[in-house]
Amino acid sequence: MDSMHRHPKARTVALIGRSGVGKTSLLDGLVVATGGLKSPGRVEDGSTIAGNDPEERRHHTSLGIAMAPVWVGEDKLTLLDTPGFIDFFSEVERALDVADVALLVISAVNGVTADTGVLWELCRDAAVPVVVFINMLDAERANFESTLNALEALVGPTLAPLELPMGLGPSFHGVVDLLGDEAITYDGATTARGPVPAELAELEARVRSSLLEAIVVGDDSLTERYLEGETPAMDELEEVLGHLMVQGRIVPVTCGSVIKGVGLDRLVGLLDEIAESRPIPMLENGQLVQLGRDSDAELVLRAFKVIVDPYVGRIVVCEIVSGTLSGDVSVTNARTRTEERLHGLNYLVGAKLVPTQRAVAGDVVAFAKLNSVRVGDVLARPARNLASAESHSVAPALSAAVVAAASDDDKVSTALHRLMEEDASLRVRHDPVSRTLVVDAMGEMHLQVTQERLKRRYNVDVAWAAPPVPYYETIRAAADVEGRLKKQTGGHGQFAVVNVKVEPLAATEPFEFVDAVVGGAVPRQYISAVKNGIERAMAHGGPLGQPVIGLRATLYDGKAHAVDSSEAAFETAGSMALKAALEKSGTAMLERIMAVQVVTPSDCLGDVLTDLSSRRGRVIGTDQNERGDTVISAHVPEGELTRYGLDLRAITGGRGRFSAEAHHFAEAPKVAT
Ligand SMILES: Nc1nc2c(ncn2[C@@H]2O[C@H](COP(=O)(O)OP(=O)(O)O)[C@@H](O)[C@H]2O)c(=O)[nH]1
Ligand SMILES: [Mg+2]
Repeated sequence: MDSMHRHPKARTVALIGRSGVGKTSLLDGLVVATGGLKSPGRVEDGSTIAGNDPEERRHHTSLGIAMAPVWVGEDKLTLLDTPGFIDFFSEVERALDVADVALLVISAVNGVTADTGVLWELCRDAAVPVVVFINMLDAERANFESTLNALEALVGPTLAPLELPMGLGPSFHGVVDLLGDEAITYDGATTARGPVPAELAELEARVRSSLLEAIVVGDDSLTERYLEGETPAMDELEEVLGHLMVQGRIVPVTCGSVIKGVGLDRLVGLLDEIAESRPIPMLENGQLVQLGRDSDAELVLRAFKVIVDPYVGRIVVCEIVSGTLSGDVSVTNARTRTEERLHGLNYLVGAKLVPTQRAVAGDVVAFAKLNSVRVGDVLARPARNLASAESHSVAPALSAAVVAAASDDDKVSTALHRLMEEDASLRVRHDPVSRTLVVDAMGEMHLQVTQERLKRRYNVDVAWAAPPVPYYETIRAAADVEGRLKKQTGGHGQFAVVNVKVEPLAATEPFEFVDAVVGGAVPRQYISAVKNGIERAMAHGGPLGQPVIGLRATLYDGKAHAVDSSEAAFETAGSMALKAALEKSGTAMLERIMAVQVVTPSDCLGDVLTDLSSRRGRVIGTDQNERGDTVISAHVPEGELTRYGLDLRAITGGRGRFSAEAHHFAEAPKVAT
């Protein structure tokens, strides 16, 4: 017996689509269609499997990945519900990393929106096959044709409808199966098959022949025989269609209604057919490798979600990339090299842990108490040096300073770091200049949800304020100064003298210290204290109140006293020297210039460039990537970027991306006060 027969098939499906198209409802609908539930829940009363965390209910939208398995015969499909709001698309990216197939849900009422375009791009980035489900055909203003046309404009000629709706709005009652050339009528849980209704016959014939053509064109031997006048058999067409869909060369479109339960049985069958294992890209010893989902291979798991449950504590959700799990085993976290014992094998149904005996490659499992494990970590045998290959480097959309009662500072920081464990798109940093905590987030809604979670879970109140604008200062010209400390207190005195030459660094390197002391004028053991003193004074700020950077300090002479000199004394003398130099030569205000790379659809290029120049950005060059998008390289002052992600999203309808890294410092323009 080969491994295909010994192990059941387990695969993962990501449900994606903009907010409100019915994904969370569809998850329940598919569980019902496969016999896992008697009747679906309703998002309105929080009775659905997914989407029931208090913030999700308050905002009527999913905020993170939630899941439930369905069984199709022996096959297990783990369905991942995802958020549809752009602030939370990093969760969609994580779901697509794991998914064997993406189910793109579109509403026949609202059609194809800018967000749909962004999601389509994410699927292409993840190289995952896509199935489209046009939902809500029962709704009053449903429009199948315009939805399909807009989809075709987005996806291109690989788009192929497999079904047509029968009736629209309240009269919607079934679908025409194009390949099978028959009508399927739904009445509650029962379906009936029959001939294609006369009023659809003409449309059906047209769409059907273009589907057959798309299939034939996808297969060389079929094309040849077709051209020689042969009509391929139905099962052959079906088989080729199957291959083409798995390879993503045909993007099938199905249709239905979650509320009426129309088309869901067929949809789940199609998903099962297309959810074939795709190789998982990973880094092994720094090299890109492709791991097959092989249940007979060595055990490799990858964590893709962390949930902090008020009762169970921390739950880590992993996909089994390869191997089989049953009973307790030990694995090593490849990032931390910590050994972790996996016990208590569970899968998740919404927020509920369900114990299981065995899990195979492609399965999704959850563990409590994996304390070293973070999202993206890989668990395997100690000898394997594996890491996730994806880098989701989408820059945050905006930054905000945290405003909290002073007494709460530590509490806020701890609580934020706990939230970050679950929410990989949230970043928290300490701004040393303003001494505030700064949060980098994916949007206003993300900030709001973060604030609500801090309150509900940790009873911490915060507000958001504009982030501090980071300025620095540097010395304007060289200065030769003396730092002299001479104090006579009770017993010991304090004595240290240093002579230092301070000069600006052309390249605005942060700091350079040169020891040019000869003849032991400053004893060896005090030299690093002088350096520390200078650095301390620089961090403390210059005459303009900003941290000082970009200078070279050369210590060339000094004096010490056998009894009264100490490290502390020399450190103070170093500080005094630096302050004296800054006073003497004056300072200039600097800002950090970031090297920014913006990727934008070319139709928005003009607007993106105009916006960059309004931010005092300087374009270094433009290029095209393989998709035909424009890649702009520019230098932009750091302080102009605090909301850039948000603005870029607005300008490009969510399709633009950017990254930024520190590049150099430049004199800041005079700020009016
Ligand atoms: N008329 C109609 N409403 C639907 C259908 N599917 C979902 N809905 C409703 O659409 C709203 C949003 O659904 P939800 O599952 O939360 O969408 P999500 O944001 O994509 O997860 C809810 O009120 C659902 O009851 C459908 O097929 N027809
Ligand atoms: Mg939802």
